[in-house]
Amino acid sequence: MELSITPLHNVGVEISGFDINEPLTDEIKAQLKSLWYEHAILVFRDQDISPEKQIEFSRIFGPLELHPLKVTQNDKHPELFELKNGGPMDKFQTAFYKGEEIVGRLDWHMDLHYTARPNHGALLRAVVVAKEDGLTGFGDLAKAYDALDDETKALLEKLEVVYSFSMQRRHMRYVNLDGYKPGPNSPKKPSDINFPDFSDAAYPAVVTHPISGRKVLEVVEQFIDRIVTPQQFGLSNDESIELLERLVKHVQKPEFTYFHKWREGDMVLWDNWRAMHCTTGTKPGVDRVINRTTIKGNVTLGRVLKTE
Ligand SMILES: O=C(O)CCC(=O)C(=O)O
Ligand SMILES: [Fe+2]
Repeated sequence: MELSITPLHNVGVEISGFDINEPLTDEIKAQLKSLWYEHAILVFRDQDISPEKQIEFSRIFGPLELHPLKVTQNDKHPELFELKNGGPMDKFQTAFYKGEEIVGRLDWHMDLHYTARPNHGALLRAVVVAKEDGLTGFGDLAKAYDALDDETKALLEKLEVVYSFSMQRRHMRYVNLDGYKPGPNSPKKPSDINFPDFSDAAYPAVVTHPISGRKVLEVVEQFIDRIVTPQQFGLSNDESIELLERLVKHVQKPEFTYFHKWREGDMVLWDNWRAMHCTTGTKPGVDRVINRTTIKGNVTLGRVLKTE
């Protein structure tokens, strides 16, 4: 068996040349793991994937984590989270974007970022492929860092950024709110959908990846709130806001991102310590089911702010 590796559009790679239903040698497993560290975003196509196989394959990359909320858990396979459009949960995840009604759109984010201890990674499989839309975007924040000018890199070395968890998109400071309107059933506070609340979490603006040592620009639009005490580092509050606005736009440039259009038999794995992701959502009534496994994070990358 020989893995074949094809670069995707701009970031990440597609890997083929193996069958998930055949036993994988230790050598192939080690190769897959190092490809994950090297490229952060791995796409696998045309695999015949059962829930058991998805779980077994995901374990190559590390121990799995269960979601603290049981609502998204598959009854038979607790390791699988189920993300569903087209069912009874739609009303909580419907909003209006420039007059268009969209279900399940999510801004660019890193999972569990607001906890200071994000999971290491996750693997998605499309169980039901949306007949239109429903793409998942991935962005490489190490490549985005590398492309910054030296002056910005030097400034960022000194800074910390704060993420503040919130339920209402209109309270997020750096997402694009142009033409946005929440839906009538959009949750107002975490307890509305049995979510816990979270304290703010601060991160170095540039995080060194715990395994590869690559520098990762820790700036994503969802939940990012501010730079910690910018004046201490020679930035006025206005300049710190403009810096975040610039960086939030920078990381979304096409050269650092890839949008996956799902087909049956696809899986996508990403390194959540290095890559951000988003989803475009679907029109109302479109069925889409994604099963996700989560690879545990054993490193605290940020710090929880109890008092400031
Ligand atoms: O539904 C998707 O495409 C991705 C959802 C997501 O953000 C996640 O699974 O962490
Ligand atoms: Fe996510």
